[in-house]
Amino acid sequence: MSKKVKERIAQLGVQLNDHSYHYYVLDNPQISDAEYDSLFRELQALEEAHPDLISADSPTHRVGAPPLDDFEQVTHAVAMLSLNNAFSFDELQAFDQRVRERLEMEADQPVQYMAEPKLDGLAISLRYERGVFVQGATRGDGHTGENVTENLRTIEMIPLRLRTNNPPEVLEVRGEVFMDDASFEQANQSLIAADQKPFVNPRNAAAGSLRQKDSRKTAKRRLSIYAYSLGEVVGVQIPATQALALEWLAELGLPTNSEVAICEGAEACYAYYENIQGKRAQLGYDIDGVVFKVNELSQQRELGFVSRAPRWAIATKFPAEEAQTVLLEVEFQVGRTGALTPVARLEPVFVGGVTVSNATLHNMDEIERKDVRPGDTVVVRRAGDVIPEVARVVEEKRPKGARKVKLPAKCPVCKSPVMRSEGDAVARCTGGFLCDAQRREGIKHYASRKALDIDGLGDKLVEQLSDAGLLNSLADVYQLELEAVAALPRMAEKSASNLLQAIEKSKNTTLGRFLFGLGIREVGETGAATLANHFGSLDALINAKEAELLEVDDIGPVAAKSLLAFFAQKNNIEMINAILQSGVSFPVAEKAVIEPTLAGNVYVLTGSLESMTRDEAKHKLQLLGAKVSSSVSKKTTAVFAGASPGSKVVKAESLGVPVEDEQALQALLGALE
Ligand code: 9MJ
Repeated sequence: MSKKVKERIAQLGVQLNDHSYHYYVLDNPQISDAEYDSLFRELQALEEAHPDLISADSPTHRVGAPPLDDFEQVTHAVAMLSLNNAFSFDELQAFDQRVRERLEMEADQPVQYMAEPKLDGLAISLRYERGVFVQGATRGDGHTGENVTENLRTIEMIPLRLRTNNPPEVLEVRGEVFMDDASFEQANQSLIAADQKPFVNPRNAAAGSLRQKDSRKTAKRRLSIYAYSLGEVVGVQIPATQALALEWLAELGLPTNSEVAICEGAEACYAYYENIQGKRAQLGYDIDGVVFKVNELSQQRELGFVSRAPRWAIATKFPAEEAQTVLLEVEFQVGRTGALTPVARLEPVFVGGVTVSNATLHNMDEIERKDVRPGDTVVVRRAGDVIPEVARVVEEKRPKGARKVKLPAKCPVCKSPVMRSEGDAVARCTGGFLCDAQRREGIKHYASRKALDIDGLGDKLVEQLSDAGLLNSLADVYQLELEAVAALPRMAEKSASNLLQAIEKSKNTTLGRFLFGLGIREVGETGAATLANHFGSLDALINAKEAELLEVDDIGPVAAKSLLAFFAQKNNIEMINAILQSGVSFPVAEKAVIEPTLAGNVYVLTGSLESMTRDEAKHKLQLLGAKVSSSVSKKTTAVFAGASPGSKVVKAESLGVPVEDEQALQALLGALE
């Protein structure tokens, strides 16, 4: 009996997996849905009666498993790469040129590239051992990702067993999980019907669905995948080209994109790019550009990597999307320093994958330059994850009588007078801490990571505590009581107690952080650290004369005036005293008399570092006397690139600026350890 059952279970598994392959990968079903369901139910019933006979690649596992508390970490045997970007034909040509130089190609010999649409989803790795799908992980930082095996198992396009009688010992397949347009619509309709918030775009929908702790929920969403490269491969010769690798993956039953093509040289690549751009809307899924990869894998190996991005590939991104809509009104938001930022309220419009109803207008000069008026039809632009902006006005569509935007004379929040100094693009509310908006923003800044770093005191909680009247100044942070905090809506006793503990912990800080936290105009993170180093104590700084302030590196006349004005105000000194009385102290010295060994050097940091944050790296480089800049120029001494670096690496390479990795950075900072 058991032998027969075992055979039938195995047979059903093979049949169902085969039908899934024909249905989902080849888009060519061999049986009706009803027949499939009947085989599926038969297998389910047999497995229920004989749980010991369930195999790892059983198609019944696709329905999802009980929820997880957390995803485990997975270390990728072979790092998952990120891609450098090109935004124009020139940049694409420069990439081709670099490849040609490194490969020492003859002038008349084009490089062969594999062109692939760039899917806008989530990069993942699938691990097959002796042909069976055993683990799937997200890219994470490229080194370590999250174990999302159970969620990936629910994606029917992913074979649970490779279609070969002679599987490699290990095969890791890299690809992109995404949600096609139709499934995205369907997912959003179900969410709306269930009174839940719909996804803003297919990328978020794919990411949200794949990172579900409850894989039964993932199973309800229809995710797709295309495989595009190999990770660890053991026990089999790998193909000679990217094109053959894609063919091999397809033979093994993995879905690959049929829109790929071989292109010889940069011109052909660009023609492919334009062709795909023209087809973009008809593909049925979102793409955000094209990836070009050197086709010969031996050439790929020769070219190697910089940090975690290959020198042999480039992503050519589509330009920012634009759409027209009507500007309903211009409102002014008040920031931490009182700056009034005009914000465009728009007739909602779908652009760059999301619905936009607000866009920044930066400042009054910008409004005047673009001559933006309420009632105007405007072009809204959005690229990637950046804040949408009003690009320009469609003047032909201006309604009669549309009036220019005027700077309000009074703060929209506290009604204090608004001032705009001569030559300053920014208009400001003069209310200081009397202005509710400035106070709230000031407290958020004080609690933020680079300032007092109060864990848990984020923007939302500051708003809540302010609404409840519990935070009327920076000093009030230290007067919060457990009972009052715990009584706030959506606040449990445990989180309230965690908050108070975090506040306690943050009292032990550095003078630089505290100074930065005060939010004195013109005194940024670096300036605050430099001042702390220079004066060594708060008293010395408070009593410093203008000339003494001007002796400090990085402190110019504007910052010096701003410091003098801040400390001249009695209420600021009272606030500082109240804070110090609550126990805030600066036992950690900024300065251990460090030699400025890197003075004169200019560095750029890009990508994510593993051993420290970019801010920490910046701070340490500055302590050694170096400058840290946010953009690469000929003057840059070197670029330090962590994981997923951006276009800065490309720029550095094109300018001949050295690109170094994190280890080199650590070596440089060794003096500080
Ligand atoms: C996407 N996103 O479609 C790669 N990608 O290759 C394709 N991404 C890639 N290839 C190496 N088609 C790293 C990333």
